[in-house]
Amino acid sequence: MEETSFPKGGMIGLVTVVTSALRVLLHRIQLRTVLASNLLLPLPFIINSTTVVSERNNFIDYIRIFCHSGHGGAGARHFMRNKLTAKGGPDGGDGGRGAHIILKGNANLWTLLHLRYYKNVIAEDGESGGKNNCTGREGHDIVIEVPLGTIARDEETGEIEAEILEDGQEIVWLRGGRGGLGNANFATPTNQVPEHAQPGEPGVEGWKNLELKVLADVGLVGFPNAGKSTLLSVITAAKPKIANYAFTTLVPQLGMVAYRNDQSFCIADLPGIIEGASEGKGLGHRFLRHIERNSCLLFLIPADSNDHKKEFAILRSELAQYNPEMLQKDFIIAISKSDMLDDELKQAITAELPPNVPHLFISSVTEMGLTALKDQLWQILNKPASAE
Ligand SMILES: Nc1nc2c(ncn2[C@@H]2O[C@H](COP(=O)(O)OP(=O)(O)OP(=O)(O)O)[C@@H](O)[C@H]2O)c(=O)[nH]1
Ligand SMILES: [Mg+2]
Repeated sequence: MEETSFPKGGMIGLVTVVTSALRVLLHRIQLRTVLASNLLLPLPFIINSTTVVSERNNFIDYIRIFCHSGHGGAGARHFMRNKLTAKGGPDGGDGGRGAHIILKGNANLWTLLHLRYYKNVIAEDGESGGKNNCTGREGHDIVIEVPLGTIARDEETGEIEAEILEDGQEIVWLRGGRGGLGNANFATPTNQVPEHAQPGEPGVEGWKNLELKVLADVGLVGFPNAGKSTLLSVITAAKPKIANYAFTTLVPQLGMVAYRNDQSFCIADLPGIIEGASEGKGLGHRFLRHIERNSCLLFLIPADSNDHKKEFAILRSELAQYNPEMLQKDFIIAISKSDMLDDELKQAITAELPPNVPHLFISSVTEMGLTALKDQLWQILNKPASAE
C-alpha cells in the first residue's frame, strides 16, 4: 500500500504561513489592547502641553464626550458541593459594582485641553459573583480631573449634572450599576434552595458636555485695543500678547494680582467685545460665559475713545443681551491710557459719564492710578454679604 505523506518543502511552507499569520494576529491583539486601555484606564491623562500649536488651540473651554459607567456584575447562582457535603446550601456571591465616572477639581488646570482627544469614556463593568460566597470585583472608577468652574451637562436634556468649584472636590457624575445579589441572599426557612440570583444593574450612558466658566474674581471688559492685556501684564505676572490692533487676545487669560499684606485676587482678561457681539460679530459672545462667574467687572474704556458714554452703554447692552443678570454685578469703570489726558480732558470725561457711576483714571504705562484701582477692586470683592 502507498503511504500518504506531506512533501518536506510543502511542510516548511505551511509552517511559515502559519507563523506569519500568528504574528499578524498577535500584533493586532497588542494594538487593540493599547487602544482599549486608552479608553478603560483610569483618567486623568494630563497632557503636559509643551507642544502647543497656538494660543487659539491652547484654550479649550468646551468638550463633548460619550460616557458610559460600568454595568454591575451579576449575582451568582451556586450551591455548595464538596466531598463532605452532598447537598450544601446556596453559596452564590454578589456581583461587583460597575465603575463610576467621577469628576475631580484640580486648581492647577485651567482648560479642558487634556480631555480634548477623549471622545469616549467607558468605565469598567463589575465582575460577577462566584461560588463560596465570593463577591465579584468592582470596576475601577474613572476620575476625570477638570479645572475649577467646570459644569457637566447632559447633551440631550441640557440639565446641569455636576459643577466643580473647589480644588480636590469629587463628584460621582455617572454612577456604575449596582452588582446583583447572589442566590445565598435568598435562602429562607421555607426555600432553602433558591434558584434565583439577581442580574447586575446597567450603568448610565449618553453624550455629555463639559463646559468651563473661568472662576476669576474680576473680569476685564472692553472694546478691542482698550489696553486690557497691558493692564493684566502690569498688575499680574501674566505675559499676554499686546499689540496695537484689534483682537490681539483671542482666548481668556488669567492672572493673580498681588495685593497688600500677601493677599491676592484673580483677574481675567477677555477678548474684546464689539457692538453686535451677541449676534456673532467679532469673536461673538462665546467668551462672555467666562464673565458670568466673576464677582466684579472692570470696564476698560480708553482715554482716546470718541464717545466714552456710548462705549460704556454698548458694552453693558452686549452683556445684557447675553445674560441680563450680568448687569446686577458690581463694576468699576477705568479710563485707560490716561497718560494721554490733562486735567481739563479728565474733567470733560467725568462730566460725560453718568453721574452715579464709579470711575477712575489709570495708565498701565506710567502706572498711574493702579494702586487706587486695586484698592477699589479689593473693597468690592471683600464687602460684607449684607452690604450687597
Ligand atoms: N499710552 C498708553 N498706551 C497704552 C496703555 N495701555 C495699553 N496701551 C497700548 O494700547 C494698545 C492695545 O493694548 P492691548 O493691551 O493689546 O489692548 P487689548 O484691550 O488687550 O486689545 P485686544 O486684545 O485686541 O482686545 C497697545 O499698543 C498698547 O501699547 C496705556 O496705559 N497708555
Ligand atoms: Mg488683549
